[in-house]
Amino acid sequence: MTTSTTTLQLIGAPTDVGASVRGAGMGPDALRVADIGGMLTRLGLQVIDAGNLAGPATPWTAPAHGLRHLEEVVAWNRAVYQAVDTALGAGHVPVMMGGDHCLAIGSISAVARHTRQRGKKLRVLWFDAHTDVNTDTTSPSGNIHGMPVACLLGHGPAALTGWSGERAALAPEAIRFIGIRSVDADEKKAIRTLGLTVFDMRHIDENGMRAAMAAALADVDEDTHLHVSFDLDCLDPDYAPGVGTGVRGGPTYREMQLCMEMAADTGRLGSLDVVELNPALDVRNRTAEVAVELIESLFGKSTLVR
Ligand code: 4U7
Ligand code: MN
Ligand code: MN
Ligand code: MN
Repeated sequence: MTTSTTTLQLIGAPTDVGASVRGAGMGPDALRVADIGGMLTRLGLQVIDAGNLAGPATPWTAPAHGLRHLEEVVAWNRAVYQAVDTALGAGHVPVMMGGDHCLAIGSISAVARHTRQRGKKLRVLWFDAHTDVNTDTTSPSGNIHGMPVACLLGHGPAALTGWSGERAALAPEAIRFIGIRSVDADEKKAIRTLGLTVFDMRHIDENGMRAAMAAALADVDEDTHLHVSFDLDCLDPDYAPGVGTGVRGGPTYREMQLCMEMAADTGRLGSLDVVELNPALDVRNRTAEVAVELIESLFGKSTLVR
């Protein structure tokens, strides 16, 4: 629950090691330029900017055994795991600023361990155009930013699974996907086999974002730790052009803002990833500014007048 005594810890993870498009490593600083810290402070929250984590450079090599840059992805995720674990241990709300989405492996593994130790339930909202449930054997690209969900469910390569202390950090019923519109053939099979709950764009068109979000949050209660993993390519690229893997046909600014407001209304937000922002592809930092505005909604700014 975020109140005026809540301390947010901004953790920069400046890497594009899980991607094949360069530029996501500049994400943390673009968010700072868009004044993420000042915005959160003005909302009345305590904010610590822990600066950027360090890790290996991206070698830009071809995938080996279906995995691009595995060693570097492991190193970056170790740093993220440590930082998120430390922030949670101090009672802070970690805001992991990526960087590409492979970093959710370290971030959510730390969150899963923390919630398990405290006997809490974990609910992950995965806002994304993609389901990121590929593995080394199914991925068409070898890019590990397309694999974090599989790894967290215990199905990735050994080096990237089991980080939470259990084989799977997440049970399939702990995660809800919102905004999905690009799913590879083998990912569709995995979704069916694992029984994952996906609010794809067709569902959102037919039922509305409000109904989708209400369903995604249905059984969130006072014992729930809510984690939001926000891939900026969830938004339609008209609103968020600064991403490496944009897909047309996504939620509008206002639909995304409603998602954030509804997540905020639960009062259970405990941790956040903001990932896949690529300033090299952005237009005058617009996507970073949009991200900061949406994060503002997630931490309680409401468009409600009543
Ligand atoms: B992101 C992809 F093939 N599925 O695995 C893949 F379409 O974190 C894209 O959601 C993954 O941005 C996108 O490479 C990863 C591709
Ligand atoms: Mn993603
Ligand atoms: Mn994506
Ligand atoms: Mn992407």
